[in-house]
Amino acid sequence: MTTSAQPEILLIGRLRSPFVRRTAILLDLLGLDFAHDPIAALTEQEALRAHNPVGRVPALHIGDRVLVDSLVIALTLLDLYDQDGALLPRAGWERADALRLIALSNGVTERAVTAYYERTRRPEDKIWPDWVELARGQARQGLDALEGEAPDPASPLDYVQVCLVTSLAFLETAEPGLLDPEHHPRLTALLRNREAEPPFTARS
Ligand SMILES: N[C@@H](CCC(=O)N[C@@H](CS)C(=O)NCC(=O)O)C(=O)O
Repeated sequence: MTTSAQPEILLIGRLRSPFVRRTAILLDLLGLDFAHDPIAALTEQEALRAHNPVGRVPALHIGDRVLVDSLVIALTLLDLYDQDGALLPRAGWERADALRLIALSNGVTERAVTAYYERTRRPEDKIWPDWVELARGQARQGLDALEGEAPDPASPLDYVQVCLVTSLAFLETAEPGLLDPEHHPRLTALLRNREAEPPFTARS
């Protein structure tokens, strides 16, 4: 933590979004106080666009700025408040490896969100099953890749794990069957162990 006074922070978006939830958990881990306005991404677009012109969550007001996109928000917060690199390595290949896992995990989540919107937001006769299956297949293959690199749930909690766990928890409820305990035992163990811990139970 820096010693200067904390700016006022307001997080926009519902915790149902894995991208919003990971931002809330990161703020908690950094010991930053924040207010929360749980604007719904799809049904409260007008209110949301007052915070993010492209109508997506999360948005984060911090001081007189508004940041959008969970990774941009996280990299900014970690740069300012995680100066010893406890939650994300600050340089070199260690950082590149961590960012690679985060990008892969974000890709999986975005593909799952695409499949979820396709299935739940369209009139039934306009749902295109091939498109759903394409998005789910991309997410599944991403999970297969992440399985080989899944962090040990007993290792110190870091931002990579926050991203993975919030993604996996969303997948289980929104796109069941993608995370397969038999096929993805290490990711499943990470999810089960971490979801029971206070940083995650506090923001569920
Ligand atoms: N890359 C973005 C993804 C954010 C995202 O997909 N948010 C979804 C909710 S989970 C959203 O705002 N959906 C509304 C829309 O795309 O119109 C991030 O990391 O913040």
